[in-house]
Amino acid sequence: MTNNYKAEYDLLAVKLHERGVNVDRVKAKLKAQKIETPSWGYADSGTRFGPYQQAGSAVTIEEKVADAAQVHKHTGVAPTVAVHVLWDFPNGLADCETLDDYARSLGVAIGAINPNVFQHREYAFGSLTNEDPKVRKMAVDHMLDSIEIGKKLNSDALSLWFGDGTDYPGQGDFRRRKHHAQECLKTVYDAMPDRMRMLIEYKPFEPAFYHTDIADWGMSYCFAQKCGPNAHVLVDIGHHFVSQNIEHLVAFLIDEERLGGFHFNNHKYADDDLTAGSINPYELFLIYNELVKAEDAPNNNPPIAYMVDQAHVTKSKIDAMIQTIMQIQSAYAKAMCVDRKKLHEAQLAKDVVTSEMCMQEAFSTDVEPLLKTVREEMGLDPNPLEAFRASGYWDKVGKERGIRAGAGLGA
Ligand code: RM4
Ligand code: MN
Ligand code: MN
Repeated sequence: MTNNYKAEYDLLAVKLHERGVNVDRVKAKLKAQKIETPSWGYADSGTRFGPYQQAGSAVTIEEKVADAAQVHKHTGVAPTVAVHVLWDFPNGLADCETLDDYARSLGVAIGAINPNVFQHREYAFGSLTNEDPKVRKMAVDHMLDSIEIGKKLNSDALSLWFGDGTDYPGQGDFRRRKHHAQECLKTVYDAMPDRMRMLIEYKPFEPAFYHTDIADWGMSYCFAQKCGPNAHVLVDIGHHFVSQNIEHLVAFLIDEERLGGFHFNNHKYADDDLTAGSINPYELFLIYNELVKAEDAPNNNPPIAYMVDQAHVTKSKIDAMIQTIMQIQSAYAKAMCVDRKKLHEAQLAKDVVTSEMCMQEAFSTDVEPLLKTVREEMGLDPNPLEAFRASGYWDKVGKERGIRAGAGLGA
């Protein structure tokens, strides 16, 4: 372990102090940061043309949790794992008996429960918006089963994404489908225990190509409002049209006290599920800027679940997840480096250039010495990716597990 970041850290601390940033507070926040990783990010994934298998990809939920525990072990900020019911628990509740204990024995816990009402053939014409009441019931029953799984696993989040939509004009009646969706969501909402929250995701297109029933944050917001106070909006970064101003809608939702969670990833074209910050790190920083402002001046927005939703096809699974966590830590740290006083004064003075420079100055701050110092203070290796690679874990599971077909996105 080299210590040459110490001098850089000291210089940075002086610089941040000059910007009015409380460095000790920043360090405490970085240590308290929590990012959930997805079980499906450790399994084989693919493209619409087929799955790609990697030696060592996890198949069973136990393997996925073990891999997630590696990410937590090396980063210290990824203590929970989101699960996808159909992929992780093909036999439902019966597969969950010992999972909570198993996860905890590895130092992690199960996080959000993701029902799956988009893969069965029955859902080709919709799940909760299907015109056939039998199919709507099937979808609701699956979500009710998912609540039971959540109770068993001590999860406090039911995270919902629907592929419902139509491919051609005239194919469906928007308002009738909306009413079906609302009724089903309310049934599910009412079955949740008090400590559970419903997170409602949205997406403009895919798998449906003409219209999607929950297409944007406003629709998620309406459905959440109608369900009740424990239903919140989940923002998946990849689920927006290219160039949409995500930081604006994040701020808006916080102000309306309905921002419940994130699915971090990045996209260049559509729902690409690329590593967070890989294509547009400035966007991730600007999103975090709104989150930091909300932390500095809290309202009654619910606690925000920070989750990763990425399924890497060509990257090595655990490397990619550690890289993701590091990108998110970096965006958070940079957002805490904004000179807030200078920015506020520049805004009031209509000094657009200085306002923008406050953002760019923070974004271009090299926060690596700060993050390394924080990791060291947390008892971690300051370079988690190198430490993981040096551990030999991936080579070991690659040999032990080999290439197998199994549960996971597109696998
Ligand atoms: C969807 C959406 C969901 C995720 C699935 C795998 O596009 O992002 O959150 O569970 O993909
Ligand atoms: Mn998602
Ligand atoms: Mn997605």
